[in-house]
Amino acid sequence: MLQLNTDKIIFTGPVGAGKTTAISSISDTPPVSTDVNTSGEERKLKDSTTVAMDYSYIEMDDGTKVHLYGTPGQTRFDFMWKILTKGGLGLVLLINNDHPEPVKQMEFYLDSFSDFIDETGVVIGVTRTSINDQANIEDYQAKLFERNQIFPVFEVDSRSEGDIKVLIQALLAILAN
Ligand SMILES: Nc1nc2c(ncn2[C@@H]2O[C@H](COP(=O)(O)OP(=O)(O)OP(=O)(O)O)[C@@H](O)[C@H]2O)c(=O)[nH]1
Ligand SMILES: [Mg+2]
Repeated sequence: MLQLNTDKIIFTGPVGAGKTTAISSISDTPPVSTDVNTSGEERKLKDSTTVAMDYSYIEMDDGTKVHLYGTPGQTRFDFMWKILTKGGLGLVLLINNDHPEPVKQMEFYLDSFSDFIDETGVVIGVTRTSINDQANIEDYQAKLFERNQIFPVFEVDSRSEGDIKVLIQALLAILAN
């Protein structure tokens, strides 16, 4: 039985995949964010980046709360990944398709979070497919198949509340089984 009133879902994925945006799209209240202005090479990619976490919550139809945490994408903050997943219900992995090797990025995050995923579950959301279509959903699924991993993969826009709701519902459905 899921104890949703105390449970949390963690959003992870590379820089610019849309984790902060997704949590903000779906939140009932303005999220807590630890974004700072980017500097150096990151600056070319985006204006701000998460350095500790994003936090917010959503209320389910039955009134229970699900807490949402977003990790920093930058690997130099990867010490936060373990801290944030502790006691978590499951993982939403967002992948930025507008990257030279997005499928490799999916593999990197699946490997980095493998212990947590084994204990819980994961759904994968691929963002920015309209900007770059070099990899499509079948490419991600083929790689998962090769790795003997059966996880749902959705094309999403992090700015869409509906798209992020689908991801969360899919994750909760997997966890309920
Ligand atoms: N086209 C498109 N743009 C998006 C999408 N999701 C986010 N963005 C834009 O991409 C930029 C970066 O998004 P963030 O939500 O900050 O990315 P993040 O994953 O939190 O990045 P880090 O915190 O640096 O790891 C923002 O300007 C968003 O508006 C998406 O699904 N499609
Ligand atoms: Mg962020």
